[in-house]
Amino acid sequence: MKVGLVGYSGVGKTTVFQWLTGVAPDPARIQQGQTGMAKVPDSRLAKMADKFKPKKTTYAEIAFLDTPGLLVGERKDNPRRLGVIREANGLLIVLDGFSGADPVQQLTQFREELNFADLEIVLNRIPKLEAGLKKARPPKEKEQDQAELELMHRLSAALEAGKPAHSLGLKPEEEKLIRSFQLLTLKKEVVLLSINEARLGQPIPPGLLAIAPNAIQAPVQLERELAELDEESRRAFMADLGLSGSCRDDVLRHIFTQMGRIVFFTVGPDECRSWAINRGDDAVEAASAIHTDLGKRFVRAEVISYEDFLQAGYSEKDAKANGTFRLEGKNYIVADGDVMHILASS
Ligand SMILES: Nc1nc2c(ncn2[C@@H]2O[C@H](COP(=O)(O)OP(=O)(O)O)[C@@H](O)[C@H]2O)c(=O)[nH]1
Ligand SMILES: [Mg+2]
Repeated sequence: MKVGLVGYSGVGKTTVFQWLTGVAPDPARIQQGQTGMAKVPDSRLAKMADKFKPKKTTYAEIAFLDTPGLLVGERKDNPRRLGVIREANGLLIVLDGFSGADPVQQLTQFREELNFADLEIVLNRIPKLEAGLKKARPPKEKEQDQAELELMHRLSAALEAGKPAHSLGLKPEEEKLIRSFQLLTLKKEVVLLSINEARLGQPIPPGLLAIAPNAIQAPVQLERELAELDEESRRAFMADLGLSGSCRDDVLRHIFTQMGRIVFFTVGPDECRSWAINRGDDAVEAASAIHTDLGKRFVRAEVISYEDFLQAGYSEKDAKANGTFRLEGKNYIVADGDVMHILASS
């Protein structure tokens, strides 16, 4: 999963990128977008790794894409600047909460930029579809183009009214029709308010939560600077500021969940690992996340929930004895924290 860091220039995106991924920003790569990985922290996996002492412990990851920011007042040029994030699966909208700027105004204005960029794509597509429909072509193709055209008209009406594409609640088959356009206002979004020390301990502005219920805040630059100190100075500084810990782990988990992702685990003496899948994925899709071939050869999955596994002292034998160990088929919908073993045909 790739999450694009977006927002206006100077709001702290690159600082967030560094904080979350630990990757040093490379000015030469910013125009095309710079990618860095962050492991999704999981105390359940850490505990199982303690028990199994595997050769390797592997965490599911999120790829973050740092992008050049938009410029205020350059609405005409901003769609081009947004081009690099079309390939991202979701957006992390960064807001400046350290220089006194109004977060609600920033977010409202930024969402207008996203709408505008999508509207441009939709308005470009409509005349092409109309021209195509006037030509003699196989009826099947025309039918499909007609359906796309109707959808594009609905989209342009919504976008022109200032509503994002996701507000239309498109059906899966409709989303499929327009998937190739990678509309920005169809992507999942999380809002991150980057705050300064003065705002530590204060709640997220209610006005912001009203327009972005999943918004979070973090003292990003402060935490990034603290991370560079040695243990002793870090403790002293944190005590001074009244901080009990870093919120980086919480932020990463929040982003992961809000992007509609969950994990399942595989455990053993060689490797303990968390695997990212979409909420709602079935056992075959989970197997495919491990290896495409494993999905194709899927027969059954041995499944135990993390809680039951913990209850059984992480012992498969004990779990079998107390009946919490299950055998599931292809259509089983995987739950977050399932510990799985995939049985495949040879
Ligand atoms: N005081 C303060 N300054 C910050 C914070 N985050 C970023 N900055 C500063 O804001 C400027 C722009 O940050 P940067 O991450 O490059 O923003 P970008 O243009 O969105 O990538 C830099 O001078 C940062 O040092 C923060 O949390 N607090
Ligand atoms: Mg930057």
